[in-house]
Amino acid sequence: MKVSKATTRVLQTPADNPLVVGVPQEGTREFVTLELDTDQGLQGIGITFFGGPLTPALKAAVDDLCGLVIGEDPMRVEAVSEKLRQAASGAGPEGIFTLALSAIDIALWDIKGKALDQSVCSLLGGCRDRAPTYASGALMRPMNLEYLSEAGPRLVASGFRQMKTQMGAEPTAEREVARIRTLREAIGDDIDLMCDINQLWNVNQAIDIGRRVEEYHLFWLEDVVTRDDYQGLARVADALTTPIAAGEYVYGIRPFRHMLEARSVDIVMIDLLRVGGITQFRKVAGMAEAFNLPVVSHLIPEIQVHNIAAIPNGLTVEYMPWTLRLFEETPEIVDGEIVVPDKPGLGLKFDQDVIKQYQVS
Ligand code: SMN
Ligand code: MG
Repeated sequence: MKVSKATTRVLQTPADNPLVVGVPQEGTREFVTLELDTDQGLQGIGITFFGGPLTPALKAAVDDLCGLVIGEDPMRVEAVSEKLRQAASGAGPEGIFTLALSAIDIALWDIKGKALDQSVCSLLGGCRDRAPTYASGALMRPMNLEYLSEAGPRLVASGFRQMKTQMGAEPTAEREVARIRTLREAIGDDIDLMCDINQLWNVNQAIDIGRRVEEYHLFWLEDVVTRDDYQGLARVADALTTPIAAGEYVYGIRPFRHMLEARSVDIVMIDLLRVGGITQFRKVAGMAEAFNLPVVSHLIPEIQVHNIAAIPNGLTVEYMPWTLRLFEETPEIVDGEIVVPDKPGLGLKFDQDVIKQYQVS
């Protein structure tokens, strides 16, 4: 089998989140989609984003790399990825190169699953057929305490057992803590609550506020300081009993080695696009396993469900519903868990009407 054709598109959709209720949501979000065809009639799909104003450049990067994939055997995923890494040379691993590579890697795994009549989760080890999942993007920094106290229980009522909020923008430590207190009181003790700082604190703030919120038993504190301050993260992780999660902001697999060696994190978070796709996700998950650490996914739950359910140390799937509308069907959530589609490959199809509606190039 050979890859015979690649079709890429830029989609611009509303930047909304169906988990947010009663608050105007403005702006747009751009995605680059990939449909990779083979000479045997199988098609794999991929997606990438984070380009912002560079989205046209990201699409061009996917197109250029696909030029090197035409004629290759899609079953040899690692060989194709390696060819692209070699060809790109110093253009990676940080930035557009890896974001583009990831779309292709995802599509190749989809083809492989379809060719072998197995889900991608099964090809990757198939540890489970579902995984815990948490509501993300609904309890964000701009939301006030009143909103948080209504929205938390609303997520519980809709079936979520885990949810994530944010700190990092309040003017005082007391006001940061009030957000967590409010949510914990609203949702009770049985719901897992995570909190993302998105690199907005320094080490001393992280230890200070981290200690103040220990009594609310956060499931994790995420990206408490800047992404590559591995030693700083380690100081925070040492000072707190609350688990520290990080990893979504780094590119490729090697930064994880440093994070793990420095004992910077208790939970390894992997962004599918920045790590280099499914092939590279697996490698980081294996590194984490060797350090007895769990792995959590970042964004694109429709694809990440395969990665997390496949491995023994997959802790939970981030349910950030940015990409849901792009697909005809998306993985179900049952009893707070996200279910791996039982179709071959990724089990996903782009909704062609939605593509027509939102395609801008
Ligand atoms: C996040 C970061 C970047 C894009 C979307 C969401 C956030 C998360 O850090 O963890 O979901
Ligand atoms: Mg995050």
